[in-house]
Amino acid sequence: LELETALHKALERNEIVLHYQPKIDVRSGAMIGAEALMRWHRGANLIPPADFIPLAEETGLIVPLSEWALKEAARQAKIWSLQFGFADAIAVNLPSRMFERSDLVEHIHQCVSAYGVPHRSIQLEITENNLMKDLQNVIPSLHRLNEVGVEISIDDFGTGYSSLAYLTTLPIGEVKIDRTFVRDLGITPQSSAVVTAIIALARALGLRVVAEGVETIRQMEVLHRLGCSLMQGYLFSRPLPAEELERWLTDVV
Ligand code: G
Ligand code: G
Ligand code: MN
Ligand code: NA
Repeated sequence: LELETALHKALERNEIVLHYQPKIDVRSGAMIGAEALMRWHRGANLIPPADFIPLAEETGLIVPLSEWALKEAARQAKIWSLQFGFADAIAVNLPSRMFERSDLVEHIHQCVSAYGVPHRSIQLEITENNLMKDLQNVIPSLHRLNEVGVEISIDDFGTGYSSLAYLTTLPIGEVKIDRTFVRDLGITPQSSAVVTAIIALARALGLRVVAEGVETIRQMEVLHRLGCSLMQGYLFSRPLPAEELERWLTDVV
Protein backbone atom coordinates (compact mmCIF):
# COMPACT_ATOMS: atom_id res chain seq x y z
CA LEU A 1 0.00 0.00 0.00
CA GLU A 2 2.89 2.33 0.72
CA LEU A 3 4.14 1.92 -2.84
CA GLU A 4 0.63 2.48 -4.15
CA THR A 5 0.24 5.74 -2.21
CA ALA A 6 3.65 6.91 -3.39
CA LEU A 7 2.86 6.05 -7.01
CA HIS A 8 -0.40 7.93 -6.68
CA LYS A 9 1.52 11.06 -5.74
CA ALA A 10 4.39 10.48 -8.13
CA LEU A 11 2.72 12.17 -11.09
CA GLU A 12 1.76 15.38 -9.31
CA ARG A 13 5.21 15.50 -7.75
CA ASN A 14 6.83 15.26 -11.17
CA GLU A 15 8.68 12.09 -10.20
CA ILE A 16 7.75 10.27 -13.39
CA VAL A 17 9.92 10.93 -16.43
CA LEU A 18 10.22 9.51 -19.90
CA HIS A 19 13.47 8.20 -21.25
CA TYR A 20 13.88 7.73 -24.97
CA GLN A 21 15.56 4.97 -26.94
CA PRO A 22 16.31 5.75 -30.59
CA LYS A 23 15.20 3.52 -33.42
CA ILE A 24 18.01 3.49 -35.97
CA ASP A 25 18.17 2.84 -39.70
CA VAL A 26 21.52 1.06 -39.87
CA ARG A 27 21.88 1.89 -43.58
CA SER A 28 22.26 5.59 -42.81
CA GLY A 29 22.87 5.52 -39.07
CA ALA A 30 20.02 8.03 -38.71
CA MET A 31 17.42 7.97 -36.01
CA ILE A 32 13.99 7.20 -37.47
CA GLY A 33 11.99 7.52 -34.27
CA ALA A 34 12.24 6.88 -30.56
CA GLU A 35 10.48 4.76 -27.96
CA ALA A 36 9.43 6.50 -24.76
CA LEU A 37 9.96 4.42 -21.62
CA MET A 38 8.77 5.47 -18.20
CA ARG A 39 11.03 5.89 -15.19
CA TRP A 40 10.14 6.83 -11.62
CA HIS A 41 12.54 9.06 -9.69
CA ARG A 42 11.76 8.14 -6.11
CA GLY A 43 14.19 9.88 -3.81
CA ALA A 44 17.64 8.83 -4.94
CA ASN A 45 16.28 5.77 -6.74
CA LEU A 46 15.37 5.40 -10.38
CA ILE A 47 12.65 2.77 -10.45
CA PRO A 48 12.27 0.84 -13.71
CA PRO A 49 8.79 0.28 -15.18
CA ALA A 50 8.89 -3.45 -14.45
CA ASP A 51 8.73 -2.49 -10.74
CA PHE A 52 5.69 -0.23 -10.95
CA ILE A 53 3.75 -0.77 -14.19
CA PRO A 54 2.20 -4.02 -12.88
CA LEU A 55 1.01 -2.19 -9.73
CA ALA A 56 -0.20 0.68 -11.89
CA GLU A 57 -2.21 -1.76 -13.98
CA GLU A 58 -3.76 -3.44 -10.90
CA THR A 59 -4.74 -0.17 -9.28
CA GLY A 60 -5.90 1.63 -12.40
CA LEU A 61 -3.17 4.25 -12.00
CA ILE A 62 -1.96 3.15 -15.43
CA VAL A 63 -4.70 5.33 -16.95
CA PRO A 64 -3.46 8.71 -15.62
CA LEU A 65 0.14 7.55 -16.14
CA SER A 66 -0.54 6.66 -19.77
CA GLU A 67 -2.45 9.91 -20.35
CA TRP A 68 0.50 11.81 -18.95
CA ALA A 69 2.98 9.84 -21.11
CA LEU A 70 1.02 10.71 -24.26
CA LYS A 71 1.02 14.40 -23.39
CA GLU A 72 4.69 14.37 -22.43
CA ALA A 73 5.61 12.61 -25.70
CA ALA A 74 3.73 15.29 -27.68
CA ARG A 75 5.54 18.00 -25.73
CA GLN A 76 8.91 16.38 -26.45
CA ALA A 77 8.08 15.96 -30.14
CA LYS A 78 7.39 19.70 -30.30
CA ILE A 79 10.68 20.59 -28.58
CA TRP A 80 12.68 18.32 -30.89
CA SER A 81 10.86 19.56 -33.97
CA LEU A 82 11.84 23.14 -33.08
CA GLN A 83 15.41 22.28 -32.09
CA PHE A 84 16.31 19.61 -34.62
CA GLY A 85 13.61 19.46 -37.26
CA PHE A 86 12.45 16.18 -35.74
CA ALA A 87 9.57 14.91 -37.89
CA ASP A 88 9.38 11.27 -36.82
CA ALA A 89 7.22 9.63 -34.19
CA ILE A 90 7.72 9.06 -30.50
CA ALA A 91 6.33 5.65 -29.59
CA VAL A 92 4.37 5.30 -26.35
CA ASN A 93 3.66 1.88 -24.82
CA LEU A 94 -0.01 1.46 -24.00
CA PRO A 95 -1.82 -1.38 -22.23
CA SER A 96 -4.94 -2.76 -23.92
CA ARG A 97 -7.21 -1.10 -21.38
CA MET A 98 -6.18 2.25 -22.88
CA PHE A 99 -7.20 1.08 -26.35
CA GLU A 100 -10.58 0.01 -24.99
CA ARG A 101 -11.36 3.59 -24.02
CA SER A 102 -13.59 5.29 -26.55
CA ASP A 103 -11.96 8.62 -25.68
CA LEU A 104 -8.37 7.55 -26.48
CA VAL A 105 -8.45 9.22 -29.89
CA GLU A 106 -9.90 12.39 -28.37
CA HIS A 107 -7.22 12.42 -25.68
CA ILE A 108 -4.44 12.04 -28.24
CA HIS A 109 -6.04 14.76 -30.33
CA GLN A 110 -5.93 17.09 -27.32
CA CYS A 111 -2.28 16.21 -26.61
CA VAL A 112 -1.03 16.92 -30.14
CA SER A 113 -3.24 19.99 -30.48
CA ALA A 114 -1.92 21.41 -27.20
CA TYR A 115 1.60 21.43 -28.67
CA GLY A 116 0.75 21.97 -32.32
CA VAL A 117 2.34 18.78 -33.61
CA PRO A 118 0.81 16.42 -36.20
CA HIS A 119 -0.93 13.23 -35.05
CA ARG A 120 1.81 11.18 -36.66
CA SER A 121 4.20 12.52 -34.00
CA ILE A 122 2.73 9.89 -31.71
CA GLN A 123 3.00 6.18 -32.39
CA LEU A 124 1.40 3.61 -30.11
CA GLU A 125 2.95 0.29 -29.12
CA ILE A 126 0.71 -2.53 -27.97
CA THR A 127 2.15 -5.94 -27.21
CA GLU A 128 1.00 -8.79 -29.39
CA ASN A 129 -0.38 -10.60 -26.35
CA ASN A 130 -2.39 -7.61 -25.14
CA LEU A 131 -3.69 -6.99 -28.62
CA MET A 132 -4.88 -10.55 -29.15
CA LYS A 133 -6.30 -10.89 -25.64
CA ASP A 134 -8.72 -8.00 -26.15
CA LEU A 135 -8.90 -7.93 -29.90
CA GLN A 136 -12.63 -7.29 -30.30
CA ASN A 137 -12.57 -4.44 -27.78
CA VAL A 138 -9.48 -2.87 -29.29
CA ILE A 139 -10.22 -3.02 -33.03
CA PRO A 140 -12.53 0.03 -33.23
CA SER A 141 -9.85 2.23 -31.64
CA LEU A 142 -7.18 0.88 -33.99
CA HIS A 143 -9.24 1.98 -36.98
CA ARG A 144 -9.99 5.43 -35.57
CA LEU A 145 -6.34 5.98 -34.67
CA ASN A 146 -5.26 4.89 -38.12
CA GLU A 147 -7.71 7.33 -39.70
CA VAL A 148 -6.25 10.31 -37.84
CA GLY A 149 -2.67 9.25 -38.63
CA VAL A 150 -1.53 7.68 -35.38
CA GLU A 151 0.49 4.61 -36.29
CA ILE A 152 0.10 1.35 -34.37
CA SER A 153 3.13 -0.81 -33.70
CA ILE A 154 2.92 -4.38 -32.42
CA ASP A 155 5.44 -4.90 -29.66
CA ASP A 156 7.09 -8.19 -28.64
CA PHE A 157 6.01 -9.64 -31.96
CA GLY A 158 6.43 -13.38 -32.40
CA THR A 159 5.80 -14.25 -28.76
CA GLY A 160 2.02 -14.22 -28.93
CA TYR A 161 -0.65 -16.15 -30.70
CA SER A 162 -1.83 -13.82 -33.40
CA SER A 163 -3.51 -15.39 -36.33
CA LEU A 164 -1.77 -14.17 -39.44
CA ALA A 165 -5.14 -13.88 -41.13
CA TYR A 166 -6.23 -11.37 -38.51
CA LEU A 167 -3.12 -9.30 -38.95
CA THR A 168 -3.91 -8.62 -42.58
CA THR A 169 -7.21 -7.01 -41.55
CA LEU A 170 -5.79 -4.76 -38.83
CA PRO A 171 -4.64 -1.19 -39.51
CA ILE A 172 -1.08 -1.68 -38.29
CA GLY A 173 2.03 0.13 -39.48
CA GLU A 174 4.87 -1.66 -37.75
CA VAL A 175 5.89 -4.85 -35.99
CA LYS A 176 8.75 -5.11 -33.53
CA ILE A 177 10.63 -8.39 -33.48
CA ASP A 178 10.79 -9.53 -29.86
CA ARG A 179 14.24 -9.35 -28.36
CA THR A 180 14.30 -13.02 -27.37
CA PHE A 181 14.59 -13.91 -31.08
CA VAL A 182 17.26 -11.26 -31.63
CA ARG A 183 19.18 -12.54 -28.61
CA ASP A 184 19.28 -16.07 -30.02
CA LEU A 185 20.22 -15.08 -33.57
CA GLY A 186 23.31 -17.00 -34.58
CA ILE A 187 22.81 -19.28 -31.56
CA THR A 188 19.69 -21.27 -32.35
CA PRO A 189 18.47 -22.01 -35.88
CA GLN A 190 14.86 -21.51 -34.70
CA SER A 191 15.47 -17.86 -33.95
CA SER A 192 16.67 -17.03 -37.43
CA ALA A 193 13.76 -19.03 -38.87
CA VAL A 194 11.30 -16.96 -36.84
CA VAL A 195 13.03 -13.69 -37.70
CA THR A 196 13.08 -14.60 -41.40
CA ALA A 197 9.37 -15.41 -41.27
CA ILE A 198 8.48 -12.15 -39.49
CA ILE A 199 10.45 -10.11 -42.03
CA ALA A 200 8.76 -11.91 -44.93
CA LEU A 201 5.34 -11.41 -43.36
CA ALA A 202 5.99 -7.73 -42.71
CA ARG A 203 7.15 -7.22 -46.27
CA ALA A 204 4.13 -9.01 -47.70
CA LEU A 205 1.78 -6.87 -45.61
CA GLY A 206 3.69 -3.64 -46.25
CA LEU A 207 4.63 -3.19 -42.59
CA ARG A 208 7.73 -1.62 -41.21
CA VAL A 209 9.75 -4.08 -39.15
CA VAL A 210 11.99 -3.04 -36.26
CA ALA A 211 14.26 -5.46 -34.41
CA GLU A 212 14.52 -4.73 -30.70
CA GLY A 213 17.15 -5.68 -28.16
CA VAL A 214 20.06 -5.51 -30.62
CA GLU A 215 23.18 -5.73 -28.46
CA THR A 216 25.96 -6.99 -30.72
CA ILE A 217 27.43 -6.19 -34.13
CA ARG A 218 26.90 -9.82 -35.06
CA GLN A 219 23.15 -9.55 -34.38
CA MET A 220 23.04 -6.32 -36.39
CA GLU A 221 24.80 -7.97 -39.33
CA VAL A 222 22.56 -11.02 -39.33
CA LEU A 223 19.43 -8.88 -39.17
CA HIS A 224 20.65 -6.67 -41.99
CA ARG A 225 21.46 -9.69 -44.11
CA LEU A 226 17.97 -11.09 -43.46
CA GLY A 227 16.46 -7.82 -44.72
CA CYS A 228 15.77 -5.88 -41.53
CA SER A 229 17.61 -2.56 -41.30
CA LEU A 230 15.56 -0.81 -38.62
CA MET A 231 16.84 -1.58 -35.13
CA GLN A 232 16.75 -0.58 -31.52
CA GLY A 233 18.99 -1.76 -28.69
CA TYR A 234 21.93 -1.22 -26.41
CA LEU A 235 24.35 -1.54 -29.36
CA PHE A 236 23.13 1.87 -30.50
CA SER A 237 21.85 3.46 -27.31
CA ARG A 238 20.20 2.74 -24.00
CA PRO A 239 17.00 4.61 -23.23
CA LEU A 240 18.24 8.12 -22.39
CA PRO A 241 16.89 11.33 -20.84
CA ALA A 242 15.66 13.64 -23.61
CA GLU A 243 18.64 15.99 -23.40
CA GLU A 244 21.07 13.12 -23.85
CA LEU A 245 19.52 12.08 -27.12
CA GLU A 246 20.81 15.16 -28.89
CA ARG A 247 23.70 13.32 -30.47
CA TRP A 248 21.21 11.26 -32.49
CA LEU A 249 18.97 14.19 -33.23
CA THR A 250 21.72 16.37 -34.64
CA ASP A 251 22.47 13.53 -37.08
CA VAL A 252 18.94 13.79 -38.48
CA VAL A 253 19.23 17.29 -39.94
O1 G B 1 12.35 0.43 -19.93
P1 G B 1 12.29 -1.05 -19.83
O2 G B 1 13.23 -1.25 -19.06
O3 G B 1 12.64 -1.57 -18.55
O4 G B 1 10.69 -1.35 -19.78
C1 G B 1 10.17 -2.53 -19.26
C2 G B 1 8.76 -2.73 -19.73
O5 G B 1 7.92 -1.70 -19.25
C3 G B 1 8.64 -2.78 -21.22
O6 G B 1 7.88 -3.94 -21.54
C4 G B 1 7.88 -1.55 -21.58
O7 G B 1 7.01 -1.79 -22.65
C5 G B 1 7.11 -1.27 -20.31
N1 G B 1 6.88 0.15 -20.22
C6 G B 1 7.81 1.12 -20.20
N2 G B 1 7.24 2.33 -20.19
C7 G B 1 5.91 2.11 -20.21
C8 G B 1 4.79 2.96 -20.22
O8 G B 1 4.89 4.19 -20.26
N3 G B 1 3.55 2.36 -20.22
C9 G B 1 3.41 1.02 -20.23
N4 G B 1 2.17 0.51 -20.23
N5 G B 1 4.44 0.18 -20.23
C10 G B 1 5.68 0.72 -20.22
O1 G C 1 8.59 -4.45 -23.95
P1 G C 1 9.25 -3.27 -24.55
O2 G C 1 9.75 -3.62 -25.90
O3 G C 1 8.44 -2.04 -24.59
O4 G C 1 10.53 -3.03 -23.70
C1 G C 1 11.53 -2.19 -23.94
C2 G C 1 12.50 -2.68 -22.91
O5 G C 1 13.65 -3.23 -23.52
C3 G C 1 12.98 -1.63 -21.97
O6 G C 1 13.03 -2.23 -20.73
C4 G C 1 14.36 -1.35 -22.47
O7 G C 1 15.16 -0.83 -21.44
C5 G C 1 14.78 -2.73 -22.89
N1 G C 1 15.87 -2.77 -23.85
C6 G C 1 16.12 -1.87 -24.79
N2 G C 1 17.22 -2.24 -25.53
C7 G C 1 17.64 -3.41 -25.02
C8 G C 1 18.70 -4.28 -25.35
O8 G C 1 19.48 -4.08 -26.28
N3 G C 1 18.82 -5.42 -24.60
C9 G C 1 17.96 -5.70 -23.58
N4 G C 1 18.15 -6.82 -22.91
N5 G C 1 16.92 -4.90 -23.25
C10 G C 1 16.77 -3.76 -23.96
MN1 MN D 1 7.88 -1.28 -26.44
NA1 NA E 1 9.10 -5.08 -26.97
